Amino acid sequence: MQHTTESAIDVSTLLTVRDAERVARTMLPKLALDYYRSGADAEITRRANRSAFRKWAIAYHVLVDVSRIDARVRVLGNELASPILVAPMAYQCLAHPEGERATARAAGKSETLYVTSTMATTSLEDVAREYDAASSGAGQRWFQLYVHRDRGLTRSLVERAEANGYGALMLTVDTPVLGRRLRDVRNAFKLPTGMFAANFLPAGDISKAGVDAQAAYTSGRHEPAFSWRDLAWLRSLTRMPLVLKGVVRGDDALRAVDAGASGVIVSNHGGRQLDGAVANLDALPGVVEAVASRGPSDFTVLMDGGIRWGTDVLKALALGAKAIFVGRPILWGLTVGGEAGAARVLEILRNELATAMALAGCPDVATITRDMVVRS
Ligand code: FNR
Ligand code: LAC
Repeated sequence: MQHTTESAIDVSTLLTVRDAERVARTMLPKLALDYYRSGADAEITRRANRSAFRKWAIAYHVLVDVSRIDARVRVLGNELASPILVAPMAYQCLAHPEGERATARAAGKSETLYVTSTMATTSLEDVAREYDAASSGAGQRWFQLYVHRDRGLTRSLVERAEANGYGALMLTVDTPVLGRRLRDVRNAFKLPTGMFAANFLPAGDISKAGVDAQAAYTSGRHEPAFSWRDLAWLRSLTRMPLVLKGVVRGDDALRAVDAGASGVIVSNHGGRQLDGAVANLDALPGVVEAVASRGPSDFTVLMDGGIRWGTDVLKALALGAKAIFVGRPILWGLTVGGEAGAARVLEILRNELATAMALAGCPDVATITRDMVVRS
């Protein structure tokens, strides 16, 4: 596969996430670009994730002292420098030879919470090492879990994550089966030779790469029978806090509370799973309300999907998200400039958020209240 690894691009010339996407599109091989950009089926939900943000406008305050902007948030009891977090995304070596190593370092250096995917092309041990070295101990990293039919395999992933100091287990619950991304079907998507789902490699020995590491994407190894009842089993495996990614309903959020989860991520997987699913921002208020109906608690509502501007972050926080994750923008940055490109995308979004907070008269996240947005 052709990679454009040496880019002449000075990442400081990227001013927006859109700039990063535009350049990345010219650099990525078709197989990778199609995998990254696609939603499921007619991509109604992928598009709706964006258009949902346009339905809200910011009703800003004036004459507030905004000489100091403080975007710090507390998530699962940990203080984070910013509410902008990095979503788990599979197969990052398709974007750049350094793949997850580069995004983990970019996140680590800026003490941004980073979530590594079960389907990463770098092992969770290597991601942990890279992140920790870059962040010198501060920051947070979580492990995203797909439950496999092979319960022993699932258990060993959880145990490895705990042994390697991951701060939380993010269980993705919107993927009992994989959504159908038409471009991937047409491209007969599979990992190029020499690239592996590294968490399934036996002790890093590539020569023994089994079918799991090579064909993980298409193999249908996820456990479609896994249900609320099985969460107790998962809880019993680990002391890591559990967050459920892919919840879009208030009643499901309450089941997550009852199951002992510490939070949910309102997410439809970037529109890659159920096409026609509710846009994340539209689902968010219902989830927030349901959780609030139980009274004050530490249960955390996060969200992802379609965030491309600092103002999007402000809108999501106003509608009740504690923090948000970005997905594809990180992949575009990684493509354009490896670690520097991913870091640049994080910096763009953080700066945009700071500007949005200043212009909205919100010096800290506590002041980004529900009344800051109105339907437009
Ligand atoms: C994802 N996402 C994802 N989620 C997950 O739980 N495990 C995974 O391995 C992946 N892999 C993955 C690959 C690619 C290429 C994309 C684009 C997305 C979903 C991801 O965590 C997140 O929910 C969305 O990407 C958020 O939407 P935006 O920011 O991409 O619009
Ligand atoms: C995806 C899976 C791997 O969205 O989560 O491609």
